[in-house]
Order: sequence, then structure tokens, then C-alpha cells
Amino acid sequence: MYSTFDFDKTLVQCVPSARQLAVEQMEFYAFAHFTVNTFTDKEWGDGTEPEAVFNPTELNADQWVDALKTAHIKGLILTCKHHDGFCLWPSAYTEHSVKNSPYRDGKGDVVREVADACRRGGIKFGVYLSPWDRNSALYGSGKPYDDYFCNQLTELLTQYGELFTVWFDGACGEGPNGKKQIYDWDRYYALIRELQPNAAISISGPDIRWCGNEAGATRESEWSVLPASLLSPDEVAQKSQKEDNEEFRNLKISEEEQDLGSRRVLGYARDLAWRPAEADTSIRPGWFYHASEDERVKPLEQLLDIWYRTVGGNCTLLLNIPPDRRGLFHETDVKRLADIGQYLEQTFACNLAEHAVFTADKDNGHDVPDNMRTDSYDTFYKPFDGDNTAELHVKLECVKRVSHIVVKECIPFSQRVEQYVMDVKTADGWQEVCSGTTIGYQKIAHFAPVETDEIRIRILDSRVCPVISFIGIY
Ligand code: FUL
Repeated sequence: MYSTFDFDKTLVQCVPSARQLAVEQMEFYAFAHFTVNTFTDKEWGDGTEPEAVFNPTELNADQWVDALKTAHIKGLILTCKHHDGFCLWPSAYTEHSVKNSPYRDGKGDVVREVADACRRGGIKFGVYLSPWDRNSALYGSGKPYDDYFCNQLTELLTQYGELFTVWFDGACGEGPNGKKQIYDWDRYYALIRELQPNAAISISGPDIRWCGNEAGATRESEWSVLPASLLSPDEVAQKSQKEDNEEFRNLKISEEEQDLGSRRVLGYARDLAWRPAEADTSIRPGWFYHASEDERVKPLEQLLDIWYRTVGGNCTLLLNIPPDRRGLFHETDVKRLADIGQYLEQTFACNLAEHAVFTADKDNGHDVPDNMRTDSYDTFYKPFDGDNTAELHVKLECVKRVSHIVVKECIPFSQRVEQYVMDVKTADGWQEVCSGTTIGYQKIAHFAPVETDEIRIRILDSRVCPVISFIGIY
């Protein structure tokens, strides 16, 4: 370890902010990609689409929200402006918006309708605003475009109530005059912090990181404590007393890398940041609605597999459901959402640990094992500082069929567990059902049903000592 800091102690000082924690606790939320592309059958508009093409005939955002709620989805992010520059709200700063479309005779405001429907339905609302604008003549001009962008951002931040996130992608192509814009991210972030201090700034932003693909795939180990920056080569050479450190030379902390936060990587960190992962994927092949993809809505099994790997793998899930030309979620998508919900309700209906006996090999007398029965950060199990291992037992009332073990770390104390094994006791003795490195916000172990009356979780390594807030058995 070559870091300049006291390793274990410093790592666990890196914890989520309130706005990050709020997003992590939502677990599963939705995207709605909707704009002129829905009507031109494209994925990326080029900014020349006439406003007249945008004309949903039956738009009903309550239908979207009702469908999302059947899947236990907790929030919705709307593409208020995609790369084509068309605004779904009547922005005062461009003519390229709903105000010049036939939709509600130019009096419509899709952002308002969706924000209001989310509020009525009790789910959170967030905005996607593409910095890349292929319509604006100001794009590529530097400050004048940033002014334009900040004006639009201000409209969204001030006119639609509380936002849980502002979602920026990194796409940065050429504008209508062939120029590229260098985005003034710090200015955008400062504006968001000022006007919506509780909103997370996601993906091209400091709060939530992209997990690196659009397929809903996750890493085997998703870490939330990452290097914010790495030591310089000179510092590493000095500390490691080697002129050339090959491992360090090959170290990358980009989205595509597999290991973003193991001790090996953190050993080269200059400073740290809490950067929880989010996976974004679409229920269909494209982000926007295309009738030709009506038969290609992802099957339930695939969506559940994505759900397990993300929600059950220390990563939030952002699932896109594109409204169609009517302005409704398509029947097939609605059915799929309801099927997800039904599966989750059946699977997690009864927590067998509710009446179980919790014990541990180490007990500090205060943060007792029984605290893991309740799914809350107010109480938790913790051995003594320096106890980096622990063995947790959950003894059921009688033999039950078990196929899921849910474990949550108390992440207000950081992500600490680095290696664990889960076993169930069967007639033939202990049988391993799951093992890995990261638990973090939540690990859901999912395995072929076994008859058992005792579950054990062996924490084989952790930072300082593990702090576990919840164990559920289903
Ligand atoms: C990407 C965009 O280019 C896609 O169209 C989509 O919006 C996706 C979520 O982000 O960067």
C-alpha cells in the first residue's frame, strides 16, 4: 500500500452524502425517453426535425406512473431535452419546443404533466437534459451556449418541484455549425447545488457513476469507495522504492475497468470519493419507441436477471420504458412491468428471518446481532473495531424452503466488507450458496431452493470491522 493515508481508517471515512443515500435507497427507478425521435423513428435526432412532428394523441402520464408502480419502481427520469434539442417544456430560450408543436395546440408542457403525475402517484421525479444540442445555433460558442444551457437548466430546476436527480450523459458531438462545445460542468453543478441541493448529479456528475454499459450488466464486485485521483508516478516510485511500478502503470479508473475499488487500486489513491454504481438499460433494444420493436421487449427472465445483478449487487437499476406515439406505455411493456412486480411480491412476501434467532461469534454487547432483523440504519450489528471477521447465524423456527438471502451493510459507515461466504445448513451439513467480495448497499444471494433451518454468513475480511444493518431470508 503506497497511499499517503492510514488505510483502513481513511477508507471508512468515505461515506455517502444524503442525496446519494436517497438514490441508493430507491434501488429501482425508470427512464422515459420521449421526443421527436418517437415520431421520426430515430434514436438520435439531428436537430432539424420540424416541431410539427411532435404530436402524441393520448398522452397520459398517470398511465406511465401507474405502470411503473406495479413494478415497485420508485422514481422516473424524463428526457426533457435529448440530443436533438427539442424541449418537452415551453422553454423561453428556444423556439424548438412543444410550444410550436400541435401538441395541446402549443399550450402543452410534458415536463409538467409528468412531474405532476409522479407527485400524484407518490414516486420521485428527475430530469435528463442533454448538454449536446444539435439544434442550438449557440452550440460550440463557449460561454454563450453555457448561458443558454444554464437558463434551460434553471427552468427545469425551478418550475417542477423537487428533483431527485439531474442526469447528464457524456455525449458531446458536433452542433449545427460543425463546432463542439466544451461544457462548463463546474458551472452546471454549482447551479444544481444552489437550486436543488437534494438532487443527485448522475453519470456525468459527481454523485452517481455509470456502471459502464447499457446492457444492465454489472461487475462481479461493485465498489462504492473509489479513488477520486491517483498518486503521481513519482510519489508511487518513491513510496514503493521502485523506479517503474508496472501495476501502477497499467492502473485505470475509467468506467470500463473491472476493478475500481479493491485494496489494490485504493492503495494508489491520493484521495477517495463515494461513487455508487447505477446501471441504465432499456426494456426494448432502443431508448426510444419504435413500433418495429414491439415484439422485442425484453423477456421477464432477462429483466429479472438484470434486477438481481443490479439491485442485488450494490448497483441501482435505471430501466427505460419509452412512451409510444400515443404518449402511452405500450401494452406489452405495461404487462412486463406488472409481471416484474408480481414476481417480486411473491418472492419477497415473507421474510423467514422475522421470527428467527440471530447470533454472532463476536458481540460487543451493544450493537447486538438481533439488530439485523430490522431493515433500518438506526440499529446495526457490529463487533469491536479491529474485528475484521465475523460469523453471523440465523436460526429459523423450523425447516423451511429457502432461495434468497438478503444482506445489507450499514453504508452510512461506508462499504466495509471485502470478502464473505453464505452457507445454509442442510441434512448433509453446511452447504455454500454464495460467496464474493462486495455487499455494500445490498447483496441478494439467489440460489436453487434448499430445505434448511439455519443460515450462516461468514465475513472473512472487512475494513476496520463490518457493520451490518439487515439480513432477510426468503
Ligand atoms: C446516451 C444517449 O446517446 C442515448 O441516446 C441515451 O439517451 C442514453 C441513456 O445515453 O448517451
